[in-house]
Amino acid sequence: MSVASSTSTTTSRALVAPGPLVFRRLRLPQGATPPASLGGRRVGAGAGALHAALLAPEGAVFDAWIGHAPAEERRHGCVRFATDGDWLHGIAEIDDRAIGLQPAAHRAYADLFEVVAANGCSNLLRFWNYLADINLEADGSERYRQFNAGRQQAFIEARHSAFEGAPAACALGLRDGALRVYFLAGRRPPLAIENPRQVSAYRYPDAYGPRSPTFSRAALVDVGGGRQALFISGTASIVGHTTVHVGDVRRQTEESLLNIAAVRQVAAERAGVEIPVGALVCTVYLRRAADLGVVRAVFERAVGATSPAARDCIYLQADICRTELLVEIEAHAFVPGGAVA
Ligand code: 3EB
Repeated sequence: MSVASSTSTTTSRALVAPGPLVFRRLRLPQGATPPASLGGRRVGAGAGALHAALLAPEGAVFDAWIGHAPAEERRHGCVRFATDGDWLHGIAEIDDRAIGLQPAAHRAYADLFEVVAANGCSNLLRFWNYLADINLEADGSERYRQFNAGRQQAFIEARHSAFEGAPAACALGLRDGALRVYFLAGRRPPLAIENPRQVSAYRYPDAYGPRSPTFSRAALVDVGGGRQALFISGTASIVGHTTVHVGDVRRQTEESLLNIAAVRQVAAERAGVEIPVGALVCTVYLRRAADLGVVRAVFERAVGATSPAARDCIYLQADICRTELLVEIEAHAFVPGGAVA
């Protein structure tokens, strides 16, 4: 038993280092069940997979978050989750067609904030948001804006920072299906990181919607075992707050990678170690499946064709939250060090 899990009170637990959090990106044979873990995201073939086509590799991939102790799946409201006492992974899922997207987003976040508070893991590190028809105008506003309104309201009500210090995140559009919010939380606060090339998303001007998106560009956190993790939010071809290279998927991919490089540089200064581009575990989202060849060539040139980043990258077909955006890249990396925040 680790020192952390033998310590009795919540207060003292917050002071000791967490047991290690481990990540594995697993290639699954069709129909196979993923191994024991806190939970994760299945893409491609199989039950429970995200409703987004996996363009590469073939088959199915499971992104598994693994704790240091056995964890049973539990339920609260619309949330399924598991925790080892130090780390908590969950999925909030609501069919928004019945109640509307803004109330659905609000309820998903309200429920998951209750889950993390009740389980001593009230620090959110990373959100992965998926919703059908993200760019569709419905009932007088774009569905992404409705989602932003419900999300921000839930953050404010639960007294989680909706601005400086917000968790890292991504938000993508699927062909169909319920609203799904995957989340990862822990006992200690991450260090939020912004991109000097971009306006913070929570400070976007009103032109992008009356309620801003709630995320930081990246989050750096001590994940135990003498390691820290950098979570880089969905990153697109945006400079300042403006979409650049409209209609040019090659340049959009290059610009997204420049933004990731800028975030890596700020994070490396905070972390006190290099964060090599070739060590990133990336997910690339493409609006158009036909762009795979171009995007992959640009990506592999940037990260190194033989790097772990190129070998492990997955490519999904999804809608990005601005109609002019053709590509978005999210990533995380584990590097040595600890106790950053
Ligand atoms: C952007 O930079 C592109 O709403 O949670 C990226 C990451 C984007 C997260 C979110 C949206 C979100 O604004 C879109």
